[in-house]
Amino acid sequence: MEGEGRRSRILQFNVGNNSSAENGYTRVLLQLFGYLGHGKSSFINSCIYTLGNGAYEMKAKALPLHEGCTTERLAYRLTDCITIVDNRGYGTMEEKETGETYAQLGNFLPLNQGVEWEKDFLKILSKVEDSDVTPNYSDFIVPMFIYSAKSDLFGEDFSYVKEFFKNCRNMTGVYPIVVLTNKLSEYCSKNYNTLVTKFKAFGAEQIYAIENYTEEDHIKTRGRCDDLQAIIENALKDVKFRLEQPRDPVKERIERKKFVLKFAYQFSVAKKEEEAAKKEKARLKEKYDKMWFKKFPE
Ligand SMILES: Nc1nc2c(ncn2[C@@H]2O[C@H](COP(=O)(O)OP(=O)(O)O)[C@@H](O)[C@H]2O)c(=O)[nH]1
Ligand SMILES: [Mg+2]
Repeated sequence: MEGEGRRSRILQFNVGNNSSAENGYTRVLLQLFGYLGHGKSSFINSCIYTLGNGAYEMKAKALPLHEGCTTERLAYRLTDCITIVDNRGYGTMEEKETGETYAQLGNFLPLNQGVEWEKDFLKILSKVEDSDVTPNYSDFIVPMFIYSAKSDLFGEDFSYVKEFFKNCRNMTGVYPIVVLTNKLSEYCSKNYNTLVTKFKAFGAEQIYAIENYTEEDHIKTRGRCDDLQAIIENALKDVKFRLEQPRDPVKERIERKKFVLKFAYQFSVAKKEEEAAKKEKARLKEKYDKMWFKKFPE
């Protein structure tokens, strides 16, 4: 049975056995990203459930939007070698939110800590500097973008998403794997083709649709397990492919660091310019308002 074969291949996967060269990697991190409420935490619970033998448990807190959302980057062990990592959800995916993501993808931030959308260059610089004390060369990060097929097909933040996909690839060597959740919703059949076309245009090479297991609905079926395990197995294929390429961990880390710092710096400068322009506009308005007031007192 394909499903059983997949499950055991995932459980037996050892990152150290997948390269002829000594690459130094010991762990795969499946790092989730996506908007608030699109099913990241539910995907984690689904992956744990499909690989295990136990009952369904809500290990990662999956909640309807109005009841709260994840704010920490908590890690959950899937196998000895594979860990899946929850994340704070985006509101807009504009640069003010994604800067922190690049620091995550560059392996500059420790796991199991709160996620701040740092907007301040000095704070990001300080976090990156802290990571230099014990640089992490042993985690291979696979970015995964979780998107609900129930959702409308992107609004104004379209260009940010495309940029984000390209930057993810530059940071990790892998385009984000797209997981469309809510496969069984009526919207999925309506939106599916358009979503696939859009995500392909963003560069996505792997796009899957799944129905997450939830508190209300978690009867294990072969099809659902197959869908989930196929995603994990294909993520591991991306890892294997990358491990066959030559690697220079120190040089690559420096390049990633330069990217994160440049991104944070440019964002900080743009933000300061915007604030200065706003202040100047307010000052001029006040000045003209006063002049007008003097000329034409009420
Ligand atoms: N029916 C259904 N509900 C889902 C699915 N994925 C997530 N949900 C529900 O959507 C809500 C938000 O999910 P959550 O995993 O907390 O989203 P997150 O903010 O991205 O972590 C929860 O009430 C989940 O039960 C899915 O594939 N199908
Ligand atoms: Mg969550």
